[in-house]
Amino acid sequence: MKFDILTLFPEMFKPLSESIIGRATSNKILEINLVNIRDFSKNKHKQVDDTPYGGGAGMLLKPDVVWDAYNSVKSDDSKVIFLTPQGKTLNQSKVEELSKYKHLILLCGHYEGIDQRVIDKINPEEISIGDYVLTGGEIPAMVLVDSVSRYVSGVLKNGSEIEESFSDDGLLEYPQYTKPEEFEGMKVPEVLLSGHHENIAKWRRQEALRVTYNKRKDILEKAKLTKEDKKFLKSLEN
Ligand code: 4GM
Repeated sequence: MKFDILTLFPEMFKPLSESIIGRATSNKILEINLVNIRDFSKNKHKQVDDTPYGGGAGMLLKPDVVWDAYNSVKSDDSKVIFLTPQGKTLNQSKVEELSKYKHLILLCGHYEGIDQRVIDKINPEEISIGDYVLTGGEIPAMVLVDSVSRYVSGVLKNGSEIEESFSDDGLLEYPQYTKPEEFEGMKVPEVLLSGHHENIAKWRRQEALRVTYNKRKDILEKAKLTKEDKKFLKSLEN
């Protein structure tokens, strides 16, 4: 999968060279191409922004510069996303949907806004990572690259994508334990030491239900639940 990221601050994306995303990029499973919008300035001073018509504080990215940067990467099968607080909030089902594209173009604004005409012309899908304002779209773009890449085949070593939080049945993860068997007087749940795989699976399912019920009742509505699950949830209500 290829990401083209349009930004004034390509150096902000260094964290994507680390860990799982960094390895997948080295292995050519992912391609992350950083495009510096400033390279498309027509101006000898490398100017990319100007004052807003009608007055007011701040500067705006010039539409022609953004348009040229966009056209340098656009292809027939690209999906274009603008990271903005005005967008629909990103969630796991949107993440999974985006992972089906071969080519994503991510447009990052910074503290300065962007001339509305080039937004209208490109007509990107607008996505927000949550209801708060940041100094730029770069961190949201990294959040999107990381979350989407987890669904790209070969990015995660094991098949762990299917068993993790949110991904499969919409439940939160069950609690997990490793050595030592006793820590500060707290023991690992007996069933996990029993070697009884059926009982372990049942316990994990019920703990996932319990955690989701206690922490995020709101997402239980959309979760895929069996009759057994619902019976167990009823027992938690008392
Ligand atoms: C306004 C318009 C995204 C602000 C375009 C971007 C928060 C998010 C910016 C922009 C942002 C978010 C930059 N802040 N919640 N700031 O996803 O690029």
